This record gives sequence, structure tokens and C-alpha cells, in this order.
Amino acid sequence: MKISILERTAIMLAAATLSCAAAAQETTLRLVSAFAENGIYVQRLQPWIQKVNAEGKGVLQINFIGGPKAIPTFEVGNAVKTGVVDMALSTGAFYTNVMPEADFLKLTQVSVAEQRRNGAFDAINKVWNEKGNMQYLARMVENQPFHIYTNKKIDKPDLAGQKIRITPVYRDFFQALNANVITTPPGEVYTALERGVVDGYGWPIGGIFDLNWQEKTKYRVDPGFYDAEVSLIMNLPAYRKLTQPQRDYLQKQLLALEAQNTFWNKYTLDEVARQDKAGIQAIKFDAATSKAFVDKAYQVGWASAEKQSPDIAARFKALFSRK
Ligand code: 173
Repeated sequence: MKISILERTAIMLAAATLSCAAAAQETTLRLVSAFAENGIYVQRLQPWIQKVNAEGKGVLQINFIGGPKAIPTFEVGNAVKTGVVDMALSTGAFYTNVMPEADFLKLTQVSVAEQRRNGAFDAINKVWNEKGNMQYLARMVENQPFHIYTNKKIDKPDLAGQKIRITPVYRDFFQALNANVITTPPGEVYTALERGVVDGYGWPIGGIFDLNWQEKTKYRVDPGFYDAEVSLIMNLPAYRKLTQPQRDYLQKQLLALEAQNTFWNKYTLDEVARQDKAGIQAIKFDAATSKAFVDKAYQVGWASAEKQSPDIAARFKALFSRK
């Protein structure tokens, strides 16, 4: 086929325009954290953001805006829903004001990898898309059960007479244990302990040193219960606006982030030893009482979920529970 100089020039121009368009296809996503900037979760996220940005030149960049000083913890969910920010690191308990189902994710008893395999992620995303205007991107914390930390010793699973700081994660379970509960974001726990507004608090096995709570903590109650869910979420229109290469690149990096979740197993051992060294005493129950304690946590948690949203709770329970 013979083509004229004019035609050749036209083709070259078209090609140049196309490659310019491709080069212009870099997008920058604004990310906030509902957790403290100096805490373990953001500490683990920062190197990931750096890697995303280093390898994503011309495709996708992430701009970390900040922690709860930028957007208060309990407002982060709405900021994602409305597109004030593109992406956030948060936990469902912090955005039950967007949808009560957000807090159901603490009830998973199968690995994050299994949740991707068995359709749990798809089921979560159906709800997150429809009710939250969000895409649920990746769960970056795993095997971090919650515990009761308190300054008042107990010898059985009963919190009668105790004021305990909570989020929605713990509300129904701690109330079933007769506690008086007070909801606060993590940023207010230290002051609440210092002023004696609370006797204790709920928190995962790791991270209590990040905000110096060990200074105000005498006991940790074992065993733990549920699994702390800390995830990246994204505004749905912003997610849908990504080009296919951008979305593929993001997905690759999200899976790489989850592939690092084995970190949390050693972190647990280190944190338990560190608590021990800081003088925090473990309160332990006998085997039967421990089992009844954990069973009650799940029973109360699912009962509450079923009451709030029966269909979604049933769908999630089948996918979240150990077979
Ligand atoms: O603030 C909390 O205690 C809470 O709900 C939570 C959830 C996941 C990880 C850490 C804390």
C-alpha cells in the first residue's frame, strides 16, 4: 500500500496526539486516614504509598492528606461517600453513620485471601457500592483480635460497674457484659483514661503504645474476640472514573498490600511482650469460660447485625464464618 506524504504526516500527528493523551492519563488520588498518623496502620501504609507513587508515574499517584486532624475520625466515611476525598484508610465502626453494615466486617473468621476467593469481597462491594457510594478496596490488617483493657480487675467476664470506652465494634458485646459504655474516637482515649472518665477501653491486641495508653492501663483481658478490620475504601464515582490501566495498576498494588498481612502475626507476639514489659497484666479465664466468652461475642455481634439488616447479615454470615 502506497501512502502519500500528506497521509503519512496525518498518521504521525494522530499517533503523537494519542501518546500525549496517554501521558496525560496520570491521576492523583487524595487519601486520608481515620487512624492517627503516627499509629501502626499509617506507618504500614506510608511505604506502600511511596511504592505506588514510584512505580505509578504516568498512571496513578496517591497524595496522603493526613489523619484525624485533616478529617475527624467519624466523618471520614461521609467524606469518601460524598467525594470530599477519593480514598481513606478506615474501619467500618467509624462509618456506621454511612451504613450500619460497615461494622459487620469485624465478624469475619476467614482470611482476607479467602474472602477474595469465596465471594465475600464481591458481596461486600455490592453493599458498599449501593449503600455507601464506595468501593471496598483492600483489607490491610488481619489477625488482630480486639481485647478489653481495664484498670479494674475482674475474675469473670463481667464488666458491671465499669465505664468502658467503645466504638460500635464493642457496643453490644460490652453491654451484654454489663458495662457502661462511652463512645469516643481513638484520639480521645488517653484523656478519658487520665481524667477517670473511663476505667478501660476496647482496642486490638496491637497498637496501644502508639498513643501512650500503656501509661494508663493495668490489665488486658484474654482472650481476644473478632478481627480488627482496617481497610482502604474509595469514592465510587472516583473509582469508576479510573481508566482500565489505572484500575489494573491500583488492583495490583492493593493485592501486594494484602500479601504483606502475615506481618500481623509477629506483631501480635511483639506487642504482647511489650505490654508484659510495660507492666500490663493479662487476666485469663479457664478454657470453658474463654470459649463461652468468645462464642458470646460472635453470638451478640451477629444477633445485632441480623436485627439491623437481616438479609445482608445472612449473606455475610455464610461467607464470613469458618466452615
Ligand atoms: O477505635 C476502635 O477501638 C476501633 O473500632 C478499631 C477498629 C479497628 C482497628 C482498631 C480500632
